[in-house]
Amino acid sequence: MFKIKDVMSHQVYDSRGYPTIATELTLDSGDIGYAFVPSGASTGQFEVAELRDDIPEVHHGKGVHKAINNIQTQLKDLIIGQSFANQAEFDRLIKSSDSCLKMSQIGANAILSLSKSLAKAMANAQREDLFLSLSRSESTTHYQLPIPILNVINGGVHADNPLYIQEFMIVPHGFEKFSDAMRAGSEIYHHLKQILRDKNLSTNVGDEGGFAPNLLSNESALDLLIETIQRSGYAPEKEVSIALDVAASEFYQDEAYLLEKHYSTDAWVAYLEGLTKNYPIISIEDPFADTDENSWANLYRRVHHDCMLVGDDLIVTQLPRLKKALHHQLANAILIKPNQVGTISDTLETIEYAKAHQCTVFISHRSGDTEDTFISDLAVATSAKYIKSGAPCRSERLAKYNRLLWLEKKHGLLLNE
Ligand code: 2PG
Ligand code: MG
Repeated sequence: MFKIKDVMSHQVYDSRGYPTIATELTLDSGDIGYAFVPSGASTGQFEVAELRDDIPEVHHGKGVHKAINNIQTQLKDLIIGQSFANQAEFDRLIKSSDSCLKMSQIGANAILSLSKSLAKAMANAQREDLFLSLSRSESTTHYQLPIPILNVINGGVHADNPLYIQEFMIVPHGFEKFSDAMRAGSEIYHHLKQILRDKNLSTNVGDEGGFAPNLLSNESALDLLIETIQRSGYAPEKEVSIALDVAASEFYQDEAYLLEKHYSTDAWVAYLEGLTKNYPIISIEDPFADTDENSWANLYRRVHHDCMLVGDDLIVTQLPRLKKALHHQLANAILIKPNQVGTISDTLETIEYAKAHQCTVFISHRSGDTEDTFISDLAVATSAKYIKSGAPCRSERLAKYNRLLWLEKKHGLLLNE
């Protein structure tokens, strides 16, 4: 049992310079947990909702003082002096404070902020690394590090370039150690910068640290990646593959995909299948809008033996939506973002179900992130196969990878096979 002694939150800034919440939670033992909440840009319509102040002249409406006030009043009254047996019991109580399914009254950002800071406080109380205390609820004894998926070309709503696909990522999977995979990722990233310079293309970066050049087609981005992987001395497919996040909800309208050219849903399925045949693409995230289930099922039938279809907006880390996606064979992998579901115990429950049903787990950052490295420990605690935390550039992205490098060093962990 543990008892909550105090909780204090304040407004800080995320990597885009917008307000977010940081919370310090203190246990009766004096142990503390301090956690930050991230924020998405290409948010799914089924995610739980952040509470923002909506005062247009202050921080463009994005202040979080209402959410912080809810922590300091209603949530604080609920938990101070109370004893809990575990994280799940605590999470159930704070969730019960909001009768709205999307947590929009209290704010999912307020709720996650408490849930995350409690997990960190418990790890501190147990004097152990967060991944060890997080995995108490799991049966893991053999820990592995996730394979990093590095977003080296940014498009979509994360950049001001003409690319519609949001993320072109490299997957250094042919390595035994996380540090070797990161070395490949970093070398490729810097070779890409040089190649872009040589081609007189911009080396400015997008929200997740990937380059945001003015490339006019998806194929030109993919060709550039293959050229760069080879120039860096690595073998495409054998050592380094490609992953895409299409984030297709962003350009889906009236049952069509509106890119530089308009695609019917069937034409878009055929186009994406073609990409998987022509390039070493191991996964496609959100290839279709979250409501276009027929297309998901259609592409699944055609490619699922060779390519993972990853549900992000489709599943939003929520167990009922995962069950539905697996039942209808829409996806065979899931993106996990704690702020899509609101609590750490719900996040763990969804991951556990995915693993038990052969659904590959990708742990993910948000495009608006912070120095908080919680997701690195979450990935190790749950033996997630992959982690995506942007490019090997910008400290809020590298903080996650650097934490994993430390866990490799300290605990001698190897990369997930
Ligand atoms: C995504 C994420 C992270 P955002 O779509 O997968 O890369 O972006 O946080 O903007 O939803
Ligand atoms: Mg996504």
